[in-house]
Amino acid sequence: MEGTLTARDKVGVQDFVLLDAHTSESAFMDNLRKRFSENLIYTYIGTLLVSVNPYQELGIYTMRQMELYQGVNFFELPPHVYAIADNAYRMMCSELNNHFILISGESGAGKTEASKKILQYFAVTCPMTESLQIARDRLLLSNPVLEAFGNARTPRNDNSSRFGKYMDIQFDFQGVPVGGHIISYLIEKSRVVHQNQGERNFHIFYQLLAGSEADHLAYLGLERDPQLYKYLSQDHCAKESSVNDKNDWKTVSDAFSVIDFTEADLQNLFGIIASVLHLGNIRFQEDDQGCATIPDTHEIKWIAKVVCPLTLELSVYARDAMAKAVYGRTFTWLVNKINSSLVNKDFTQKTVIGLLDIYGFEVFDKNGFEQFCINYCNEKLQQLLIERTLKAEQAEYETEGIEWEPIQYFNNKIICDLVEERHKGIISILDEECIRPGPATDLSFLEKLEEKVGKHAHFQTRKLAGPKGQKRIGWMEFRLFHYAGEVTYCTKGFLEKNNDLLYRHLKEALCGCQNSILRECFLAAELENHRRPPTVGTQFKNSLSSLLEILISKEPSYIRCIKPNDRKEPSEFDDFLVRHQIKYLGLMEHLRVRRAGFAYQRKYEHFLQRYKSLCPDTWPHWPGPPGEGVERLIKYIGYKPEEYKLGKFINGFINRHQPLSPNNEEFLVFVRKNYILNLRYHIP
Ligand code: AD9
Ligand code: MG
Repeated sequence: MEGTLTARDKVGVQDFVLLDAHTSESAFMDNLRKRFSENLIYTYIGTLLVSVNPYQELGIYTMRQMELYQGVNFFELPPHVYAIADNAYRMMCSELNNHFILISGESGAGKTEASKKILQYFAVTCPMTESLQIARDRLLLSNPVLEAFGNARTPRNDNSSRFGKYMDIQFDFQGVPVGGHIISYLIEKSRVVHQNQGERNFHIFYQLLAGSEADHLAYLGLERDPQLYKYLSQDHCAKESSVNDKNDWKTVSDAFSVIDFTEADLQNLFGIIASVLHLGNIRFQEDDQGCATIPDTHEIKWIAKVVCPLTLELSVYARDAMAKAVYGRTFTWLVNKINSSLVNKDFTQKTVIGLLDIYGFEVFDKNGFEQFCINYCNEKLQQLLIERTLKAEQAEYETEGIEWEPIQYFNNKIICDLVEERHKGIISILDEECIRPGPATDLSFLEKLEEKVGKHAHFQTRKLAGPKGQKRIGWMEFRLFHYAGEVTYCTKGFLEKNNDLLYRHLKEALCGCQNSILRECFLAAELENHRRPPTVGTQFKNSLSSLLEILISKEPSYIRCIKPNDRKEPSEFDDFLVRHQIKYLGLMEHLRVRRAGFAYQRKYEHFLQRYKSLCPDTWPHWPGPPGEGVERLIKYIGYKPEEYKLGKFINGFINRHQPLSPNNEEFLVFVRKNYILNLRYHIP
């Protein structure tokens, strides 16, 4: 009848698996769009959660909602980030194993928000003792502090994470959150000294100026107006930001008092933040010998002495290098300090749920070394996801002897290799240029790239025309065809940023500094060590490889975040943009595997035990081998051959799937998801 819509027509299905058998990308899009227009931002693909950023408060994160999702079977309630959190938590409690929740998606897609919601969910719903409340509060409050120092406005996101964060939430054997640990990855410290159009420096600078008491600012020698500071006034957008610096300052200051920071710590910490601002305001003038002098020593009195016979250019370089080093190491100090307040030595037997929230894939008008690292990190996580979902699941059917039509997918390993392969990859080539004697430049690096990886299918250099021939890639540029799209990188600054060297005399000055945080950050031993530290690229590569090791040992849950439009607008669903994300996230492939696959698997015995009452032959006992009982039972219920498969029963077979019930049996009867859902409803 015209004019009447069924619920399904209106709000779509809550699990893509329930769409018609040969789901096309358009049907997938329709479902996502329908749900988004009804403010239903979450949809499952089996147990994977797809989340579309609503860019508005939806009232779906209330206490009431949290209570609703607690301990409830996964598919019984509408999809929610709380269901993912709860499911991981229940599994951890019943199996006593470690889990992680991988949140991925491009910049601005909603990863950080999702990770905060999950943390809040645990903080509110997990059992709690009075003595452990402080541990819970510290876990929660570490967030605003790290965001203040590690997030900033970019054209993609007003609160963009400029560092990667992996956080373990530790639980005791009763499922009480007792502590935590954070690992941070490569903070984008170049932002301290330079921001592109439309960007800001890290939030903390603006928060300090906007929110701090007047006498505190006077003590630090600062004025309230950010425009007075060179490091804060390049963007011309300080006022347009949706971020409220004054309120955020209050949140951050309150958080500091809970996470164990002393007055002295704070004094030292903000002394550093202030001196970075003063440092940025140092101006140099050239004297007769071409050496830099400092005409106005006003700023100098607020920071350490900087006197040395450098040229103007080198002086600016040295000043900025110092600011970056100071900020970068202070950030690391901050993470360590937070960790020492999160550690709980009273509990040795702990299981963890890890939350991974990294900087999302990003493409700007100008992309440099930072974007190269960020996008490489996203490639690695995509690789992990492929390995553990698309690839592992298909391999499992093969091992079990289950008939299976392989589903093709794009494996981005080829791009990971292009970046990281030893001796051959881009990072190795960059390192070689950084250490080789003789004049190496960003241009010679580009030439080396051309020579060594120029023919790679996912690589191009400046010789080629841009999209549709409109724009030629300028010199000093190379282009990578990432899994998520092509990005043109300008090699300018690659060598310097990868080397990340600090003049020795500046290091000396910092090692001898009064500020106790800086003394911890710049140890005198470093001056005696004449070995070259690993480059930034190599350090990052190594830290990502340790991260993957951490993740591989744990049970995964996945959240794939999608950004609905590029304008941060609520209710705007940009088809082109969303379709592109669905493609590169591999969601269609994931759906195909999920649909063709057998989402639920149980050991014969367990399956029989649970469903034997459905068939007179198996009820109350089946006397023969369990496998035969299962076969009898399934035939009696009337399952068609394509609806189930019986596995080979390989010993040591590990169930990698989410169980239907919280009591986690292993599965060896493979049943397609739609049907087992039906089956559940038939259980007497
Ligand atoms: V980046 O890679 O760090 O640049 P994220 O982390 O993916 O990025 P973020 O979580 O920071 O994005 O989300 C961007 C903005 O979208 C937030 O500041 C919110 O304003 C908005 N957002 C995201 N998720 C939600 C949500 N579930 N509800 C309401 C949201 N608003
Ligand atoms: Mg983020």
